[in-house]
Amino acid sequence: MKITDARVVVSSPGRNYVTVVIETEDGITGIGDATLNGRELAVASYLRDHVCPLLIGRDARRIEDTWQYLYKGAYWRRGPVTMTAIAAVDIALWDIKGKAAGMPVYQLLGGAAREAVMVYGHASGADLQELCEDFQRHLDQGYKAVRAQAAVPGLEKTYGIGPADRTVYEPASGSAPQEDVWETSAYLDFAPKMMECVREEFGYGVHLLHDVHHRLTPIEAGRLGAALEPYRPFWIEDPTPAEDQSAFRLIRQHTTTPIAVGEVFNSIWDCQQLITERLIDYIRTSVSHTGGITHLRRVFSLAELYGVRSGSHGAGDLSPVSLAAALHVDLSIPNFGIQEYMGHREQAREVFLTSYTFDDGYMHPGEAPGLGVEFDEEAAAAYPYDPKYLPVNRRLDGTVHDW
Ligand code: GCO
Ligand code: MG
Repeated sequence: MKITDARVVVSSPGRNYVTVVIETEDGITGIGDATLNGRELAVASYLRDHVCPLLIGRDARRIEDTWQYLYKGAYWRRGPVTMTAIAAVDIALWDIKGKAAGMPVYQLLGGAAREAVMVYGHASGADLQELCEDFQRHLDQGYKAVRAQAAVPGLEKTYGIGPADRTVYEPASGSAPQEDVWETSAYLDFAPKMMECVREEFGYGVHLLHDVHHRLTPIEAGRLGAALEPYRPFWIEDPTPAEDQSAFRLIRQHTTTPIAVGEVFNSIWDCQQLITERLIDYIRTSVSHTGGITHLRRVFSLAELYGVRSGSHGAGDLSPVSLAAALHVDLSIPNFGIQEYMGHREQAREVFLTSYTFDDGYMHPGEAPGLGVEFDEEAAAAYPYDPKYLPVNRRLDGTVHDW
């Protein structure tokens, strides 16, 4: 089954997405997500200029060989651009394999290990009252797990606060990054109050999550984890920048609050120490930034050995193709934890026709052969690329801080 065409489509149906389309000699087409938020064109170029030409004439059925060829064959290894490009090709090849077999991808991965996949949604507010209203909205929709973020009093533009009209939270901005302001002491005082407020209002029958978004030092993260213990969070996410894996030892010494990390990782090597030293509880690598289904399964298999569960990244800047691929993996692995689900804008749902379902807080990838996502290239053409940046964060004295 030779590959006859491999192309890259950059479009902006509600937000920017990079999609890889691979065609085979027998007419089967597969799609993959190559979106890297704020750096979309770098991946598009890597694919167009260096990867797509190598795919022509290759056997689309040889997924592992193609993965190794693109990874080892580049000599230069890892990094978000390379690994997102490899991921997109890998996801498209799994789509093709599923369609050729007449089976949904999860069947090829060993079949369903559970009936459906628990997902968490994002509740946020400019203050605690707004947060509680949004939290209630999520419970009304059936969510069993909800992430809580609220604006820190005194700080403008806190991470994770959705627009008042309740459309999907989208932090990207126009021709230059928006600048946010950060002050750790204000946050550390406020976060426990926020979690207490949610528990007082909604009790302990719902899983409560919170994203720290890489902002604390290890000892500050230890203090936060300890302060949140009475509110029994499902996890705190990205408490410190995770380039420094050994930093998590210090956090572990101070708290039993579960820790989730990994959305900016792009290979198994980024999380090797965190997993093998049991420094985290959930690994949050995404299918599209971590080398696709082939590599993500490898990460989750390593994690299984050490009692670490999955918690795949599923923000709106990952296209519906990524979400579908993640759901197939989630359904089939033994150590599934939870899946992030932010949803997508209406325009994206018009371009990507999906067969996954959401029902009472759980998702299922559906039974369509392959990934179960059809990409309408014509509809995508109506939404040209719209350059955007993620925000930059500065402390009150102007120092650049982790966003
Ligand atoms: C999350 C993430 C996102 C990221 C975004 C960056 O937990 O969903 O932190 O909100 O900021 O994916 O592109
Ligand atoms: Mg996050």
